[in-house]
Amino acid sequence: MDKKIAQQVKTFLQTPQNIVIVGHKNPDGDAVGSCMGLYFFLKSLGHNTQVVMPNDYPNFLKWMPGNETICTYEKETEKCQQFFDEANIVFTLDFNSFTRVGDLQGVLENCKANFVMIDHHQAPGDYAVVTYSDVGMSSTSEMVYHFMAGLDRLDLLSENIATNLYTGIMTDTGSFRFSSTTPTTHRVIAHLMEAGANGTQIHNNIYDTNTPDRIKLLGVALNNMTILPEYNTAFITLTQQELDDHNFKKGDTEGFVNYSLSVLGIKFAAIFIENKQENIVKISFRSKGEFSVNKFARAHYNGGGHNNAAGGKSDKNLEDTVTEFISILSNYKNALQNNA
Ligand SMILES: [Mn+2]
Repeated sequence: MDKKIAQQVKTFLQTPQNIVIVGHKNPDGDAVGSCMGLYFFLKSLGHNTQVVMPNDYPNFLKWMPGNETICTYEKETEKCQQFFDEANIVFTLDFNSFTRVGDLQGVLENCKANFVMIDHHQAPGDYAVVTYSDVGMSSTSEMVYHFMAGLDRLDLLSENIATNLYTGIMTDTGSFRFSSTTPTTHRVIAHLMEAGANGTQIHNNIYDTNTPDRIKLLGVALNNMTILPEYNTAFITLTQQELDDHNFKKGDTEGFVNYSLSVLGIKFAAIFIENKQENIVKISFRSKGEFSVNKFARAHYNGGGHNNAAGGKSDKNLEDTVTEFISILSNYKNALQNNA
């Protein structure tokens, strides 16, 4: 972390502050992990701190230390509003645009507090007084570690902080396999383990909690996989009916898209999930190598993310969305065939 950023933050945090930490809509392991890691850190510095999430997060994250203190705007709207009214400082973690927080957008836009952004996504907005943005980072959770280091307070690295940050780094790197995983990431992980993070336990808590319904839904998804060898592309579809048949719960389809990417030779993967309630098709993209799914999602699906992982949506029905996707692919044939 930049020395200048550290100096700015130190000035902010000289005396006890009312701080709200916010993660993005549909919080994932990195959103919860980075927010809760920072929460325990700021608490130990003596600040009055509260984490607010726009909406609920999956059950497989509900063991994370301190997560029971999180206030969810969707459920406890007035209470959350009050935290923002009283805040001097708002940390926004794992996102960089107010469009990523759902119904909280207006609250953030009207909030008088000073904003601090910690985030690793592309194209950061300019709402923050302090912007710590680094697209080369594996995860926001890794950045929270560097944030503590930048403030010279790694002495405060507790088991609770370590467990949260480890979880965020592990989930955002696909268990340390994505190309964003650097030697530094592993050094950070080593330190987190020394501070009490139990890697085996965390892995079990996150990945070995499948319900029979979810595993059977995965079976349906794999059965629905279409492979397009001419584009080195594979995609999965799931209809609302298929979700309903398996008592779909938030988070159940998390990671399904990666199975397409595990097919030999596949460099570009997508999953299309019908959502009748919102009348949209939700889409996740993954890639290997140079092909930027961030650019692809921004150009065609009102979304974005990272080079190798992004999301978007379509207002067309599932069938038309897939037809359109295949026709769009023809414009990328060269890029997908030559993708290293
Ligand atoms: Mn992240």
